[in-house]
Amino acid sequence: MPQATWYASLADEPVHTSPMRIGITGYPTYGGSGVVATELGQELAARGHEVHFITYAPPIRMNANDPRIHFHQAEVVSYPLFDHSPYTLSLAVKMLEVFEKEALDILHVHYAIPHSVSALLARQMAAPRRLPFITTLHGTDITLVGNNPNFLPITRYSIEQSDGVTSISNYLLRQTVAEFGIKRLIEVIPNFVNCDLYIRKPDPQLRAEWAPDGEPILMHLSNFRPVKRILDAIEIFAQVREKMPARLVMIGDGPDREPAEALARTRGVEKDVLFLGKQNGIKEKLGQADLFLLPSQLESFGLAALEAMACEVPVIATNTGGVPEVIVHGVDGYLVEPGDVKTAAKYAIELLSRPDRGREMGHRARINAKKKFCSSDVIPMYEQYYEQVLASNYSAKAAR
Ligand code: GMT
Repeated sequence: MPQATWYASLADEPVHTSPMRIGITGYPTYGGSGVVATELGQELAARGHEVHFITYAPPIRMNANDPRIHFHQAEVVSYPLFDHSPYTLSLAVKMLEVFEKEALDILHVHYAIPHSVSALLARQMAAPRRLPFITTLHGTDITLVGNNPNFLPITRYSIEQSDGVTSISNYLLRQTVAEFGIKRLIEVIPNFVNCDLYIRKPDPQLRAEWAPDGEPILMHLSNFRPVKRILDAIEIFAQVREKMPARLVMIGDGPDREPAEALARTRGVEKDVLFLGKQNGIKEKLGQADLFLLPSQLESFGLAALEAMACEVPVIATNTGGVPEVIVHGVDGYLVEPGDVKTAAKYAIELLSRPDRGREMGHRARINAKKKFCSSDVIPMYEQYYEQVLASNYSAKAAR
């Protein structure tokens, strides 16, 4: 069966959706998939839908004041017999409970493991009532964790059993087909950014705090996992610093923070590298940067890069996974091979020593982000997909 590629079947259709009751499950922490799940929920609520987040903690970017947004906590149950809580099961039960109480039309789970398995169980428990669910694949659920032999068969099964499946890039769609041999249709709906909220708003006070002598600011934002190669960000910065004054702002936290701090000390740049930890108000911070670094080993999309681009920040990233679908080399940023810190530093020095070039690339970055990835264009694709899945479900029921 042919796969749907970028915008292929959804984008050009007019959308007339009536309000739906949508359950959304994702990781409530700082990972990109959780951010997408949360932002999607907020955008859907703003468009009149009722959104029910079902997860073990309130998602970090959730607006609890919106009357159309609700949070339902799935318990991480502890019991002396359990070394590890069977969260997949308690989540499935919570999904069923919310479906029944709130009369959900559809469930949308982000990151296949274990959310699509929970949704599958919930759907089976709900029968004969219909609880269709959509799984959105984000990246490591396919490329790193999902293809671990301990998970692969059940990940493949839950993808195949989903009522709808979307992928956040064409790259990830190809990987899913190649690694899992999935034959069902998968729709590509790209990640998105709210182009009205993510705008460049200079904050002289914040800039002065980070770069008191007016140095250019490089920035990185991630969960500091090994796949992000944040030590490369430090090395790139150290090479820039050999040629010119600059500051590096590191936002986020995770396992590689300590090694990165140690490398900054070894390279003698520790005074110029600011580790801010996990932060709120990302959009206000991104817009203060002159350059964003994303030196990942693999990135199925690179949401942080897109958010930076919307704030007119050019990006130096690695030519890997879905990143080339987001950044056009030489136009709104530069792409280098993973681990090639020397070339990345060369591009960074080039850009930062010619602020006019950096600004021009920054403008291009926003233009390109707006062209393909504004939430105002992407959210209707999800709405339409929900409608499609609901319609096919109901006709499947009628045919039985
Ligand atoms: O790697 C992360 O930042 C977390 C991870 C996740 O699933 O939470 O991110 C994946 O999903 C993001 C949102 O769709 C994408 O922007 C990231 O590229 C993707 N990460 C990888 O593929 C390594």
